[in-house]
Amino acid sequence: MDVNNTLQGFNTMAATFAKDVDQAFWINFWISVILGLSVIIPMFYFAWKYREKNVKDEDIENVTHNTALEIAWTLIPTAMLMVLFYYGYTSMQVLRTMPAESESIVVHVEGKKWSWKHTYEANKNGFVHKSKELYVPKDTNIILKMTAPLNDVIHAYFVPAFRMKEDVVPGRVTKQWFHSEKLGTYDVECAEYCGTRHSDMYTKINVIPKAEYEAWFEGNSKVGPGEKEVEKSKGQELYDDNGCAGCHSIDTDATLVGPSLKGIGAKHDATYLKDAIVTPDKDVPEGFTAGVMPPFALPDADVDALVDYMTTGK
Ligand code: HEC
Ligand SMILES: [Cu+2]
Repeated sequence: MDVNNTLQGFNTMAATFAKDVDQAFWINFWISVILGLSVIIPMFYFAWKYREKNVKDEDIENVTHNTALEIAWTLIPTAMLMVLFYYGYTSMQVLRTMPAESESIVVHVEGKKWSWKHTYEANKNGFVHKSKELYVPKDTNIILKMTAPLNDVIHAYFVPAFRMKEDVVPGRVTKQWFHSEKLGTYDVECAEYCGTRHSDMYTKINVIPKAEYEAWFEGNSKVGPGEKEVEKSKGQELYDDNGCAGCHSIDTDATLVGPSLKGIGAKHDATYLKDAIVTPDKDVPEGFTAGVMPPFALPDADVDALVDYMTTGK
């Protein structure tokens, strides 16, 4: 992960509804401050003013109530709550009202331990783009249909610059939409604690000019717009697509969630490696626990390609 990036989060507003969310937030914030202070300041003042030696019993014997005051402290907070409700409700409505799919670009998002994957609808050649980062055109409605695999856990797709956050739930499709009028690259973080490498469950949204998006979308490039296509073997592609890199380093000795796979070909034969993918709990290397690596039910040819990639780097 590139930690030196200077991406944009809460310091920018890059979706049309960000201003509604911010307005609701600041109104909530200031009303809470005013209400909080209007209780706490008088509390300290009265505690001091009516301290024990200042009050005689006969002064308070006949105190009952103060109708005007009681009406005031009921009506004023009620009115303030209505204001909070109004701004919260209207901005939620904007966030929750999906644009028509015919006037939007639909992208499918899969969140799993611990990576994000974006899959686009087929273009006119029937080619389906897949990408780790999301690429979308400026000034366009985007609908995200999000889900997680059944054997995974709940994640959340959080884009601070858009003020947008939605749970991503195994076996269920949740939707979110946005419309960005601002070119740029924005952070996407998982906002639902999902285990060991939750903090690495991170990607970016690139809002790019429409023409650039269309040229990319109608082409069959396997990488994002403006990126150089590097020739990847089938095994390497499967390794990336299945999120192996989220748990295993392969170029270094670093232990992530699972053991480093560097030089694994010298330690184990192909049968062992195939079993390690299909039935990971069969042989568990020392220092690791069973049940962490999910079994991958992949076609034989894919398993072979993965084994080739792990043993030869190709
Ligand atoms: C959720 C984290 C996770 C993911 C994703 C994952 N693994 Fe693993 N992997 C582990 C853990 C933990 C172990 C050690 C325990 C075990 O063997 O089940 C392991 C063990 C292995 C081993 C055996 C290593 C040895 O030294 O014995 C291989 C090979 C392997 N994984 C390959 C893969 C491949 C290929 C993928 C992608 C298709 C993958 N793993 C995806 C966590 C993961
Ligand atoms: Cu997550």
